[in-house]
Amino acid sequence: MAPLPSVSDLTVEEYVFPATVTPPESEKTLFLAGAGVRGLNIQGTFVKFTAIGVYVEAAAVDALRPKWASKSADDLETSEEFFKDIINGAFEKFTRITLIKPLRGEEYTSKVVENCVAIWKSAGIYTDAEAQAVEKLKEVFKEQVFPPGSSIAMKHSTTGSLTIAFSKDTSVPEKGVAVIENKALTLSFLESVIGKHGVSPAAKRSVAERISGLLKCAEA
Ligand code: HCC
Repeated sequence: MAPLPSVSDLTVEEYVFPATVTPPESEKTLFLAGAGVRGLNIQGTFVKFTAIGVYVEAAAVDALRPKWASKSADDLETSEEFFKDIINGAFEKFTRITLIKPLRGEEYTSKVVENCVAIWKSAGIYTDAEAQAVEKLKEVFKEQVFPPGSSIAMKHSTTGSLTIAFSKDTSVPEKGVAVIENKALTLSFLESVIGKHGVSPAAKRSVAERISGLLKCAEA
Protein backbone atom coordinates (compact mmCIF):
# COMPACT_ATOMS: atom_id res chain seq x y z
CA MET A 1 0.00 0.00 0.00
CA ALA A 2 1.12 3.53 -0.76
CA PRO A 3 2.42 5.33 2.35
CA LEU A 4 0.32 8.23 3.60
CA PRO A 5 1.81 11.53 2.48
CA SER A 6 2.76 13.84 5.34
CA VAL A 7 0.21 16.61 5.18
CA SER A 8 -0.99 19.15 7.71
CA ASP A 9 -4.34 19.77 9.34
CA LEU A 10 -6.42 22.63 7.98
CA THR A 11 -8.64 24.98 9.94
CA VAL A 12 -11.68 26.43 8.20
CA GLU A 13 -13.29 29.17 10.28
CA GLU A 14 -12.77 27.62 13.71
CA TYR A 15 -13.17 24.02 12.56
CA VAL A 16 -10.19 21.72 12.33
CA PHE A 17 -9.90 19.14 9.57
CA PRO A 18 -7.26 16.67 10.77
CA ALA A 19 -4.56 15.55 8.33
CA THR A 20 -5.87 11.98 8.36
CA VAL A 21 -9.17 10.32 9.09
CA THR A 22 -10.79 6.88 9.02
CA PRO A 23 -14.21 7.17 7.35
CA PRO A 24 -17.29 5.45 8.81
CA GLU A 25 -17.37 1.69 8.11
CA SER A 26 -13.85 1.76 6.69
CA GLU A 27 -10.51 0.20 7.63
CA LYS A 28 -8.63 2.76 5.59
CA THR A 29 -6.86 5.92 6.62
CA LEU A 30 -7.38 8.76 4.18
CA PHE A 31 -5.48 12.04 4.02
CA LEU A 32 -6.87 15.54 3.73
CA ALA A 33 -6.74 16.60 0.06
CA GLY A 34 -8.16 20.02 0.88
CA ALA A 35 -10.82 22.00 2.70
CA GLY A 36 -12.70 25.27 2.38
CA VAL A 37 -15.92 27.11 3.05
CA ARG A 38 -19.14 26.87 1.13
CA GLY A 39 -21.00 30.15 1.14
CA LEU A 40 -23.83 31.87 -0.64
CA ASN A 41 -24.20 35.45 -1.72
CA ILE A 42 -27.21 36.77 0.09
CA GLN A 43 -28.11 40.35 -0.82
CA GLY A 44 -24.53 41.17 -1.65
CA THR A 45 -23.01 39.55 1.44
CA PHE A 46 -21.05 36.31 1.34
CA VAL A 47 -22.60 34.13 4.05
CA LYS A 48 -20.55 31.09 5.07
CA PHE A 49 -22.81 28.09 5.59
CA THR A 50 -20.55 25.06 5.77
CA ALA A 51 -16.90 24.05 5.99
CA ILE A 52 -16.09 21.13 3.70
CA GLY A 53 -13.05 18.85 3.79
CA VAL A 54 -12.27 16.27 1.10
CA TYR A 55 -10.13 13.23 1.94
CA VAL A 56 -8.63 10.63 -0.40
CA GLU A 57 -6.67 7.41 -0.09
CA ALA A 58 -2.88 7.62 -0.41
CA ALA A 59 -3.14 5.74 -3.72
CA ALA A 60 -4.61 8.91 -5.22
CA VAL A 61 -1.16 10.52 -5.32
CA ASP A 62 0.34 7.82 -7.57
CA ALA A 63 -2.82 7.66 -9.65
CA LEU A 64 -2.75 11.41 -10.34
CA ARG A 65 1.01 11.82 -10.77
CA PRO A 66 1.49 10.81 -14.45
CA LYS A 67 -1.02 13.27 -15.81
CA TRP A 68 -0.79 16.14 -13.33
CA ALA A 69 2.70 16.36 -11.77
CA SER A 70 3.94 18.87 -14.33
CA LYS A 71 1.06 21.27 -13.75
CA SER A 72 0.90 24.20 -11.37
CA ALA A 73 -1.65 24.64 -8.59
CA ASP A 74 -3.34 27.28 -10.76
CA ASP A 75 -3.58 24.83 -13.68
CA LEU A 76 -5.13 22.20 -11.43
CA GLU A 77 -7.56 24.62 -9.83
CA THR A 78 -9.04 25.54 -13.19
CA SER A 79 -8.96 22.06 -14.72
CA GLU A 80 -12.30 20.31 -14.88
CA GLU A 81 -10.46 17.13 -15.89
CA PHE A 82 -8.23 17.14 -12.81
CA PHE A 83 -11.22 17.16 -10.48
CA LYS A 84 -12.92 14.51 -12.64
CA ASP A 85 -9.86 12.30 -12.11
CA ILE A 86 -10.27 12.69 -8.36
CA ILE A 87 -14.03 12.14 -8.42
CA ASN A 88 -13.79 9.07 -10.67
CA GLY A 89 -10.45 7.73 -9.38
CA ALA A 90 -10.26 4.12 -8.16
CA PHE A 91 -9.52 5.09 -4.56
CA GLU A 92 -11.72 5.72 -1.56
CA LYS A 93 -12.87 9.28 -0.87
CA PHE A 94 -14.48 10.89 2.10
CA THR A 95 -16.16 14.25 2.64
CA ARG A 96 -16.82 15.92 5.97
CA ILE A 97 -19.24 18.83 6.01
CA THR A 98 -19.22 20.86 9.23
CA LEU A 99 -21.99 23.35 9.74
CA ILE A 100 -21.14 27.01 10.28
CA LYS A 101 -24.76 28.17 10.14
CA PRO A 102 -27.54 25.97 11.50
CA LEU A 103 -29.40 23.98 8.86
CA ARG A 104 -32.21 21.48 8.88
CA GLY A 105 -31.66 18.17 7.13
CA GLU A 106 -34.32 19.06 4.56
CA GLU A 107 -32.64 22.36 3.70
CA TYR A 108 -29.33 20.62 3.24
CA THR A 109 -30.62 17.80 1.04
CA SER A 110 -32.69 20.13 -1.10
CA LYS A 111 -29.45 21.90 -2.16
CA VAL A 112 -27.58 18.64 -2.65
CA VAL A 113 -30.38 17.07 -4.66
CA GLU A 114 -30.76 20.17 -6.83
CA ASN A 115 -27.06 20.00 -7.69
CA CYS A 116 -26.91 16.24 -8.25
CA VAL A 117 -30.00 16.25 -10.46
CA ALA A 118 -28.53 19.12 -12.51
CA ILE A 119 -25.33 17.08 -12.98
CA TRP A 120 -27.31 14.00 -14.07
CA LYS A 121 -29.57 15.92 -16.44
CA SER A 122 -26.59 17.52 -18.17
CA ALA A 123 -24.94 14.09 -18.47
CA GLY A 124 -28.21 12.53 -19.65
CA ILE A 125 -28.43 10.04 -16.79
CA TYR A 126 -31.49 10.17 -14.62
CA THR A 127 -33.16 6.80 -14.21
CA ASP A 128 -35.47 5.26 -11.60
CA ALA A 129 -32.39 4.12 -9.68
CA GLU A 130 -31.23 7.72 -9.23
CA ALA A 131 -34.75 8.88 -8.33
CA GLN A 132 -34.87 6.17 -5.64
CA ALA A 133 -31.41 7.10 -4.35
CA VAL A 134 -32.54 10.71 -3.99
CA GLU A 135 -35.64 9.62 -2.05
CA LYS A 136 -33.48 7.57 0.28
CA LEU A 137 -31.09 10.47 0.81
CA LYS A 138 -33.99 12.78 1.72
CA GLU A 139 -35.36 10.16 4.10
CA VAL A 140 -32.01 9.75 5.88
CA PHE A 141 -31.71 13.51 6.48
CA LYS A 142 -35.38 14.29 7.12
CA GLU A 143 -35.41 14.24 10.91
CA GLN A 144 -31.93 15.70 11.34
CA VAL A 145 -31.11 19.16 12.58
CA PHE A 146 -27.56 20.44 12.32
CA PRO A 147 -26.45 23.07 14.81
CA PRO A 148 -23.21 24.97 14.14
CA GLY A 149 -20.23 22.70 14.79
CA SER A 150 -22.07 19.48 13.95
CA SER A 151 -20.96 17.41 10.97
CA ILE A 152 -22.14 15.26 8.12
CA ALA A 153 -19.81 12.44 7.05
CA MET A 154 -20.00 10.92 3.56
CA LYS A 155 -17.85 7.99 2.47
CA HIS A 156 -17.60 7.49 -1.29
CA SER A 157 -16.55 3.86 -1.71
CA THR A 158 -14.73 2.51 -4.75
CA THR A 159 -17.70 0.23 -5.44
CA GLY A 160 -20.00 3.23 -5.74
CA SER A 161 -21.85 3.20 -2.43
CA LEU A 162 -22.39 6.27 -0.28
CA THR A 163 -22.13 5.74 3.48
CA ILE A 164 -23.63 8.52 5.61
CA ALA A 165 -22.99 9.37 9.26
CA PHE A 166 -23.73 12.31 11.55
CA SER A 167 -21.88 13.72 14.53
CA LYS A 168 -22.58 16.44 17.08
CA ASP A 169 -19.06 17.81 16.66
CA THR A 170 -16.23 17.54 14.13
CA SER A 171 -15.45 13.92 14.95
CA VAL A 172 -16.03 11.18 12.38
CA PRO A 173 -18.20 8.31 13.64
CA GLU A 174 -17.09 4.72 13.13
CA LYS A 175 -20.61 3.62 12.28
CA GLY A 176 -22.72 4.85 9.41
CA VAL A 177 -26.46 5.53 9.74
CA ALA A 178 -27.23 4.59 6.14
CA VAL A 179 -25.68 3.25 2.97
CA ILE A 180 -27.04 4.23 -0.43
CA GLU A 181 -25.99 1.88 -3.20
CA ASN A 182 -26.02 4.21 -6.14
CA LYS A 183 -22.87 4.99 -8.03
CA ALA A 184 -24.23 8.09 -9.74
CA LEU A 185 -25.17 9.64 -6.40
CA THR A 186 -21.85 8.66 -4.84
CA LEU A 187 -19.94 10.36 -7.66
CA SER A 188 -22.18 13.35 -8.15
CA PHE A 189 -22.19 14.27 -4.48
CA LEU A 190 -18.45 14.79 -4.67
CA GLU A 191 -18.81 16.47 -8.06
CA SER A 192 -21.33 18.89 -6.55
CA VAL A 193 -18.63 19.98 -4.09
CA ILE A 194 -15.43 20.03 -6.20
CA GLY A 195 -16.62 19.47 -9.77
CA LYS A 196 -17.19 21.96 -12.59
CA HIS A 197 -19.88 23.94 -10.78
CA GLY A 198 -18.69 22.82 -7.34
CA VAL A 199 -20.25 24.60 -4.37
CA SER A 200 -16.90 25.23 -2.72
CA PRO A 201 -14.35 27.06 -4.89
CA ALA A 202 -12.30 27.44 -1.69
CA ALA A 203 -12.10 23.65 -1.25
CA LYS A 204 -11.14 23.30 -4.93
CA ARG A 205 -8.33 25.82 -4.49
CA SER A 206 -7.13 24.01 -1.38
CA VAL A 207 -7.16 20.60 -3.11
CA ALA A 208 -5.29 22.00 -6.13
CA GLU A 209 -2.58 23.54 -3.93
CA ARG A 210 -2.05 20.55 -1.69
CA ILE A 211 -2.17 17.91 -4.41
CA SER A 212 0.14 19.86 -6.69
CA GLY A 213 2.60 20.11 -3.78
CA LEU A 214 2.43 16.37 -3.17
CA LEU A 215 2.85 15.52 -6.85
CA LYS A 216 6.01 17.59 -6.95
CA CYS A 217 7.54 15.80 -3.95
CA ALA A 218 10.09 13.08 -4.65
CA GLU A 219 8.33 9.92 -5.64
CA ALA A 220 7.79 7.63 -2.66
C1 HCC B 1 -23.93 20.22 -2.18
C2 HCC B 1 -24.75 21.30 -2.04
C3 HCC B 1 -24.69 22.07 -0.91
C4 HCC B 1 -23.80 21.75 0.09
C5 HCC B 1 -22.97 20.65 -0.04
C6 HCC B 1 -23.04 19.89 -1.20
C7 HCC B 1 -23.76 22.60 1.30
C8 HCC B 1 -25.02 23.27 1.55
C9 HCC B 1 -25.18 24.41 2.17
O1 HCC B 1 -22.13 20.33 0.96
C10 HCC B 1 -26.50 25.06 2.26
C11 HCC B 1 -26.53 26.42 2.41
C12 HCC B 1 -27.72 27.11 2.52
C13 HCC B 1 -28.92 26.44 2.50
C14 HCC B 1 -28.91 25.06 2.37
C15 HCC B 1 -27.70 24.36 2.25
O2 HCC B 1 -22.78 22.68 1.99
O3 HCC B 1 -30.09 27.12 2.61
O4 HCC B 1 -24.03 19.49 -3.30
